[in-house]
Amino acid sequence: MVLACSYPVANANPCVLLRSGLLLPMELPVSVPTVRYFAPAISDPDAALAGLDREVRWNRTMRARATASFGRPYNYSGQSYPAVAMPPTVRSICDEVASYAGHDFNNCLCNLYDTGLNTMGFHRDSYEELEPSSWIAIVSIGAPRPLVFRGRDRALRASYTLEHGSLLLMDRATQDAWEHAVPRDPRAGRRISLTFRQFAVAS
Ligand SMILES: O=C(O)CCC(=O)C(=O)O
Repeated sequence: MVLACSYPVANANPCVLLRSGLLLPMELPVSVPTVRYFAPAISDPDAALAGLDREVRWNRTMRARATASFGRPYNYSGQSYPAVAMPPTVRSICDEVASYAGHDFNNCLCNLYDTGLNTMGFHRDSYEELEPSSWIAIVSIGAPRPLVFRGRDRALRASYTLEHGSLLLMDRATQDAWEHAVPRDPRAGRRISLTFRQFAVAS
C-alpha cells in the first residue's frame, strides 16, 4: 500500500513510501495520482493570508467549512454562487498560479478551515464544464493539511501535505482515477485553500 508520495523538487525524482518502509522511485510500476506539487509557490503567503482576511466575506451555510466563490458563477455542493469579481489578493494569487499552469482561470472557490475539525470529504472534481486540458489548482495558505487521494478500488492511497504557500495541480486523469479529501486533523490550525478552475467559455 502507498502511504505517501513526495516530489522533493517539482517533477524531479518522485518516489512513493510503502508500508514496508521501502522508498520506491516512480519509474517502478506503482500507481500514483498525476499531480504536480510546488512548495513554496506563492511569493508572499503571509501577505496573502492578511489580504484574504481583509477581502473575503465567508459563506457559513455549510457545516464542514466556510466557502466563498469568485469569478464566474459556480454551482457547488448544493450552493449557487453568483459572479463576483476576484478581490485583489485572489486576483494576484490567480496570476501567479496561471504562470505555473500555463493558462488563466475564471473561477476561484475559497475554503476556510477554521480548525482541524473542518474537513472536505472524499470526492472527485467534475470536468463536465471545464476546459478538458486545463488544470485544477489548489493553493494552500495557513496551517499545513494533508490532501489524501484514494484510488477507485480504494486500495491505493497517496497523501500530500499541503504547506503554507504551496500549489498542487491536478488534471482530468487525476479526477478519473482518484478521489481526494482533506480529513479531520484535531492538531491542525487555521487554513484557507483556493481552488482555481478554468470553465469552458460557453459553459
Ligand atoms: O481544501 C483543499 O485543499 C481541497 C480543495 C478541493 O478538494 C476542491 O476544491 O475540490
